[in-house]
Amino acid sequence: MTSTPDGFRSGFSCFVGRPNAGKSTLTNALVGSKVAITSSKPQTTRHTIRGIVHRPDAQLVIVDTPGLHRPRTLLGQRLNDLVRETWSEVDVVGFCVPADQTVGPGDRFIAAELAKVAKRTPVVGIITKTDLVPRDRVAEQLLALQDVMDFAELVPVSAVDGFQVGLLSDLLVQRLPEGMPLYPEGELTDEPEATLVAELIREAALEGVEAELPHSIAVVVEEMRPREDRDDLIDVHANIFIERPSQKPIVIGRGGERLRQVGTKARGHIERLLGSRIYLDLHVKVAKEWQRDPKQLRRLGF
Ligand SMILES: Nc1nc2c(ncn2[C@@H]2O[C@H](COP(=O)(O)OP(=O)(O)OP(=O)(O)O)[C@@H](O)[C@H]2O)c(=O)[nH]1
Ligand SMILES: [Mg+2]
Repeated sequence: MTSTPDGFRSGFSCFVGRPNAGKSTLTNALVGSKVAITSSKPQTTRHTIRGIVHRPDAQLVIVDTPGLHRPRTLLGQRLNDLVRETWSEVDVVGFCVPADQTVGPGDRFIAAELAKVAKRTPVVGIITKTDLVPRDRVAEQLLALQDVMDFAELVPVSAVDGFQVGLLSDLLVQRLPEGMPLYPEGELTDEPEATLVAELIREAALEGVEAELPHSIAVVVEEMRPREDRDDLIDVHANIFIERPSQKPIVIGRGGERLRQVGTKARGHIERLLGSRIYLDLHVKVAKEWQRDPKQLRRLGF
């Protein structure tokens, strides 16, 4: 490893906030690359994802966590436990609240939980999605957020137009201890490739499905290997799991139309990720009520 300058900082921060607050989009904006999938459906993120920000003066590891909410299923409970575990391990927490939504009980619930688990960890209050509202609305939101808890800093940002993303990076880095880089140069995430691939397929499958279905979808990559005698093609076999047989036609679509669209969309992202052409083989399977079943949850990686 190359030598690091004096005063180099390294450490961890994590983003918390209600589902859909923009945590994963902000993680990607800071990392400068798509390490976490995002969607307009709540509870898109289902496990903690580490995105690594490389700067000349610091290395900041951002732990993107699932949105915190009152759990209704075993999956929901597992997600919340995971979030709390993360809090106790980071140097600074970023508490995300979207500019276009009222600060409410969901945010106070998170503040109360934070106070229990991470009493001494500095918390930066982040108003996300400022591009969606007029300026005076951002100012109001800052005031409302101030009442929720004691923040080390407050900062409005937009991951979409880049407003103050650099400033947020500075504020988080200031809270890191001095130390050597934790990850090799250029590494943007420590997610295994198969997981990233499964997530890109799930992201494509989430698009356009409504109501409860997004929660019912899970993706597992069963196999991923270079085609024999070819060095320019990787075969990817993956299963899209749903919870009930009645959901199957929705995911597959008439004559397989929707599944083909999902495949095409996911393939583009996966080829960019792997830097190779791929053959993507998708199957839709029923894992009955998997969100509530401990055995199935384990099988699906939770
Ligand atoms: N206009 C605008 N939209 C944003 C911004 N950040 C996120 N979004 C949108 O908000 C939605 C939710 O974003 P995510 O990043 O998936 O939210 P999240 O907090 O990670 O959600 P969960 O993983 O479900 O907890 C997506 O449709 C994003 O495109 C932003 O800065 N501006
Ligand atoms: Mg997310």
